[in-house]
Amino acid sequence: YGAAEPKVFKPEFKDYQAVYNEIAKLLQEHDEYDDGSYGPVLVRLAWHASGTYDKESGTGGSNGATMRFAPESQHGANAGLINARNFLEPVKAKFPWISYSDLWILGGVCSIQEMMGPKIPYRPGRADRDMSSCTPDGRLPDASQGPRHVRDIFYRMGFNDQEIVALAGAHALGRCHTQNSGFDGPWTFSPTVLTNDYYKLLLGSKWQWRKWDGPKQYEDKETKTLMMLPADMAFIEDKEFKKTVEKYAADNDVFFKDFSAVIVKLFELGVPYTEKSETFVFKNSDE
Ligand code: CCH
Repeated sequence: YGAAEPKVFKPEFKDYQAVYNEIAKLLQEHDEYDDGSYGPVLVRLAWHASGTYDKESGTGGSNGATMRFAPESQHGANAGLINARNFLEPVKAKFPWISYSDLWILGGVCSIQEMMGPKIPYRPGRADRDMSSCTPDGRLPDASQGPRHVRDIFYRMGFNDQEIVALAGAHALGRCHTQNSGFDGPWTFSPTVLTNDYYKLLLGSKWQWRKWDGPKQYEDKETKTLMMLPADMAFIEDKEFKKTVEKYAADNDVFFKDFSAVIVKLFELGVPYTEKSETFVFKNSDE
């Protein structure tokens, strides 16, 4: 009877930019965490939400945010990501219209840009799903293994060798925590700034087994403060991988360009976009 249609809120670029700004503000405020930033763990949350994708079955991926639920939240690979999920809760409370799945990816995008990485174009469109969509354990990589395992895991998502190496450059950020993975230490000297240092260090430092009680990992011979996982060493043990490591070690711009492209691909695996989906490029907090 002439009653107005209920207004559905259709968020636009400015609304997503407001979410970005809120995350960026919280990143600056909460510099008490780890090496001074929640950025790395937020990137890891976005990656683990996405990296469960299986191209054959179309299951997993960032659409769903099923890591909110056990069993997925309890998978060994996801230990410590509760810190990232909790960090984003006040953002969800302030902007309840955004799905957790879109928010977690926006958290990764914002963190990469705020940690001086390249622009990461973002497309919303993920919807949350219930626990029946949780993926089985074992879809994320096992850090104690080598090139063959790394290929098996990333080929399953649909990546090629060059893309796998480009993604691994994210290990310029953050660190391993004994309470999460058993491993210990950062990969680079500036774990809150994205650079191609991961590749430079892989090639330029001498790596030796660390003598300790923990799982097998490498330390740099010179300072003994940096680390590499066996799965990181895969990238210089394998000739094909190593070619790409050399390319990125030589040129940060080339790394940034390829990293941006491949992380967009990762973040969009399995997301049911329509032709109308818009792509947003966010302004950094200092722009
Ligand atoms: Fe990773 N990663 N990752 N990683 N990762 C860990 C930490 C981070 C592997 C193992 C580990 C990617 C690929 C791989 C980040 C981003 C990416 C840790 C320590 C292990 C173990 C966790 C802890 O103890 O807290 C393995 C194996 C692979 C591939 O073979 C990819 C791809 C990305 C993103 C594109 C980031 C960032 C961290 C730091 C997290 C933090 O809390 O500081």
